[in-house]
Amino acid sequence: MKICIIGQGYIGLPTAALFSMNGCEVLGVDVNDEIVSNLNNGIVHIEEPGIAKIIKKAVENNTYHASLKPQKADAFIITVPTPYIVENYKCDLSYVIDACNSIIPYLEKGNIVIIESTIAPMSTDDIIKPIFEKEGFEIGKDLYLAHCPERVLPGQILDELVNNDRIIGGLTAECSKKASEVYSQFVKGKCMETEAKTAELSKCMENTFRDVNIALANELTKICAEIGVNALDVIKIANRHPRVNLHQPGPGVGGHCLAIDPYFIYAKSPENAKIIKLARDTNNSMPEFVCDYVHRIIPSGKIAVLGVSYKGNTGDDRESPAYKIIGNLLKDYEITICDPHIENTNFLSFEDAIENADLILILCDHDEFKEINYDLITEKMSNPIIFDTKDIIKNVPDGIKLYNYGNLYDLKN
Ligand code: SAJ
Repeated sequence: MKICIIGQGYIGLPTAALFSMNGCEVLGVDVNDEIVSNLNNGIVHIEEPGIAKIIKKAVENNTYHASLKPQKADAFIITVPTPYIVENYKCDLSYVIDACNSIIPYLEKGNIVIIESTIAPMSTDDIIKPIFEKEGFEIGKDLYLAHCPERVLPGQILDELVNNDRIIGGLTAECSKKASEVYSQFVKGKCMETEAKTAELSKCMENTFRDVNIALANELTKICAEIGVNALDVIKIANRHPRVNLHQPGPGVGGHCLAIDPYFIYAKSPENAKIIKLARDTNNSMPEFVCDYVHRIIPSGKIAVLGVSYKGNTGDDRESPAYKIIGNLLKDYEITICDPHIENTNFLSFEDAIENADLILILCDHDEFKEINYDLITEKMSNPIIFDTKDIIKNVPDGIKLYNYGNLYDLKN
């Protein structure tokens, strides 16, 4: 089977890798010519375990090729960004629409078109289907159209693409069947065939469920800081209940998923999506909450920020709350940043970042920050204080003061 994948980012490239190592001939299309040329030399641009080796081998074996333009294929898979429009929270489908238009000249009867990008409910029916019908295709008869969102966790994408169940949202039953045949090349999980609109809303709800639960944990943290209870202990103890799973509070919610997908639902039904919107607002209030407590810990001075990625052990900083926090603190403090997962000439090593710092502010749970060199801290910081918003520092030696979401009450005005 020849497969053309439009968009070679965090999802498109791992997807291309798996098809290329399972008997398919894959063309990976991207608008970035540096990425295309690097890929054709077996050089990958995303930090995902295992991907570099697979792509290098696939290029050598001619089962993978990157290009700026699509070519004829049996199946076309679209994995391009779908940001939200800040003014109205709606899903920005412009990249998806451009990708659909880019494949039209290469489409033939019997082809399958799959949208993997996360899109707002009803998008496939109302916006994407007409694009192809306008070209004379009859969906479900001579062109098969489906929305098949991914649900992988960065850092374990290849494993989850293979083993997670897959939502197959065809516009018709025949569309779902054809799309399932495509994924059966490598998916070992169950291909759950359903309608496109059900697939769209299921995907958005998966991330909305998580965002709402994180908001509940963040709200609990605020309550505990106010009334004098250790929020981390409450979560730990409540979660011993067999059916309770309070999530972890943090400095906010980042990434291109949880911080965005709930808005797609809200935009469709703002009158009803009240919990969803409130959860988004609660999570978006955490950067201000963190800055408020930083001010209570030290009113001025130098802060060493550890971690700006949106979550631990990834170099992805999209929608990271860390940037909102740093932007706010820069008004009153000198800031240094250390993030071993992000290439940035302004970022420092741990040792340099903490030099003469008054506070270490942990905003990301990279493994590197879980084993901190306390001797270095006492050597480099005259009055070492750590504010850990990710609950990764379990105990500190005498002489170092640790604040986390369990003892903020000590800082109550
Ligand atoms: N976070 C918390 N507390 C928690 C869990 C996460 O504050 O208890 C924060 C993280 O620090 C991060 C954000 O939320 O800033 C998102 O973290 P995440 O662990 O949800 O990671 P994502 O966004 O990379 O992955 C999610 C996953 N969705 C679900 O778990 C329902 C993944 O399966 C999806 O495929 C992915 O979104 C996506 O691409 O949609």
